[in-house]
Amino acid sequence: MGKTIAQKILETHLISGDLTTGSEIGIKIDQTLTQDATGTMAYLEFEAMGVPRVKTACSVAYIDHNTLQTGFENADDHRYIQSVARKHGLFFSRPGNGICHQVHLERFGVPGATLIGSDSHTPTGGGLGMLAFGAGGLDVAVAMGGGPYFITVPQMVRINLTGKLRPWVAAKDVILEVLRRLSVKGGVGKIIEYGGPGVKTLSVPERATITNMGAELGASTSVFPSDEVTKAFLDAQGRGDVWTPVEADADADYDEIIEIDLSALQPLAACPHSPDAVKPVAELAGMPVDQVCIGSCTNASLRDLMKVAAILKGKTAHPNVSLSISPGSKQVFQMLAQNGGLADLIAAGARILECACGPCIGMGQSPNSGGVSLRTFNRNFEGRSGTADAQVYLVSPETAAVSALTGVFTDPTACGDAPAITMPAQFTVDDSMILPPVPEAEMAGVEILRGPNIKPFPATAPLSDDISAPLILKVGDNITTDHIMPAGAKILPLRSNIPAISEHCFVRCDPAFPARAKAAGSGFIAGGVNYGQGSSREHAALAPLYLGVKAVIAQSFARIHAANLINAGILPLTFADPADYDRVNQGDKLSLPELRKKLEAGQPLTLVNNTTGTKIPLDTQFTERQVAILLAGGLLDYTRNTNQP
Ligand code: MIC
Ligand code: SF4
Repeated sequence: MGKTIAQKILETHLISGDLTTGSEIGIKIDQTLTQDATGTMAYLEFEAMGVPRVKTACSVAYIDHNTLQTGFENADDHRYIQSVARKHGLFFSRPGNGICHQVHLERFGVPGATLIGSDSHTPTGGGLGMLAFGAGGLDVAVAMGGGPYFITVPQMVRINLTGKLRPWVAAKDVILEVLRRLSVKGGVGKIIEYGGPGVKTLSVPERATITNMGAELGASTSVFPSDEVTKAFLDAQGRGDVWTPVEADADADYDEIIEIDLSALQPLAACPHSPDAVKPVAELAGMPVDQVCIGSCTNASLRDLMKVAAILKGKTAHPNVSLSISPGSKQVFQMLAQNGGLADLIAAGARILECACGPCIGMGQSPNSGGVSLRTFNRNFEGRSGTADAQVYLVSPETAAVSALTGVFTDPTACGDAPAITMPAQFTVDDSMILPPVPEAEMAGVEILRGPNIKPFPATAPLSDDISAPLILKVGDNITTDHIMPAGAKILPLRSNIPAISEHCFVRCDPAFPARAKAAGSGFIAGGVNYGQGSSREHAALAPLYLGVKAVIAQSFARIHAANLINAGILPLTFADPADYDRVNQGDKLSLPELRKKLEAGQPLTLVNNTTGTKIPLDTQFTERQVAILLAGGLLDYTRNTNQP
């Protein structure tokens, strides 16, 4: 039987296990990336492993998230990461060079290769035909040390694209349509592959918009074939030599096939506060808009910003709209300056920001109170923008630009002819902001520069024989890692300081949580479905670890967060009967008797609610490797004990 793209790439990278759906495999990782907000922890972990030089074909450390420097912390972290990169054989993409996913696509991505990154939008690389996964920092540290990356073999879903997008309808509308159909948990346990005759009508940056936001489906990753369009993109980047064709066999077997006729799509918007709350823009038309932000790893390619520049050319943003634009990379920024697009954006009154994540992660440009903000980004979780009551809508660059001019939600298809743009045959290639690995002889003498805000990894301990602790928090469905460990300009500088950042853990759900957890000394958390969706930040596991959380019991988990909990030595446990969620209440005294013994014997666990006197069966399907990590007290201890990354 024929193979899917993912099966082909997994097969050539398989280190352990077999490709049976639902079983655990270890795969070889060719490339890694980190960004600064997760990078300091990842490199502290990598240092703790004692591997002198990264063992991947290519590992890149990017600085793109914590670029607003209102104190010494972020700048110190940047210097720390730069020194680690120099000492351990990594590429270092300097602040100002752009958002990791955009730069990686332009300068490093290789079709058919594997990539993991300490950022959930790493699947952006799927736009080039890479198999790219978001992961926790510890998993990235292990991969840098040459260790395998472990995943559960997902189901294979094919999205068959036919037709061609109409003018004004964008790649963003394709992925919003997928989110509308599948929801934020529809991709859990699945790899989404795009195929069909519509594929060739989409450029690589458009494909990357779609694979980027596959993260919002909860998918393990998303991938496009590597074809002539991919080759043309790589040629234009001066990297045609890394191109190889990657495609699914005609008789490949998929668990599910979804049909999308590109020509039938219309402009869409994800409404507050979830990327799957999708409506046609036409239904929202006329709603006053306060802010428009164009940028992020989803929609800040040269193509996106040239379109925006062409729409804004000769016009001025509506008086009631604050318009900000952050280009995805220095290459995009520089080329916009060279082709005149930047002048059009400036003339239109756009507030030009540096090429970084910026407003997407609440690093500035928080909207006004209750403000309606149209963003070309990928997440609109409540409060993520930095304004608790802001109403954030996710839209295409086209919808954002026309609405910035009119001051109200505007369907671009009602705006006459779409302006035409011509993409250059060659990109401006200037890698002077990427510092390559230094020769071996220089590495040893490099001093690691640690600022005072960098605190060690929280204390861990082997799993106890049994756990008895109160339920210190009960939350509902679709809890995001932004709920667990908020980001934003004020909290992000604490990413290297777990004791300090823990003071903000879960405060969006319950401001008293950190104090209650500390007073209890240890505790359980209960959640609904899709617990931990969103960001890959392992801080959403490390802060609970620091606060004494021993286990999270939920109806279901998002993939990366479940892995991060295990890596932190916290048990992610699932109710065998989802209805049992109602049989635990905040404050109940819970226990997990004979925990170690049962895990070692592979026996099912039972949660005892001592307050109500009930016994609740749990669904515990850990692999042997996961059990060993949990028993050791987390991946760092496990790695140290087994002496191998
Ligand atoms: C995000 O978009 O939520 C982030 C910020 O890029 C995160 C990483 C982080 O929290 O540092 C992600 O997507 O993984
Ligand atoms: Fe940065 Fe936003 Fe992309 Fe995350 S989603 S990497 S914060 S631009």
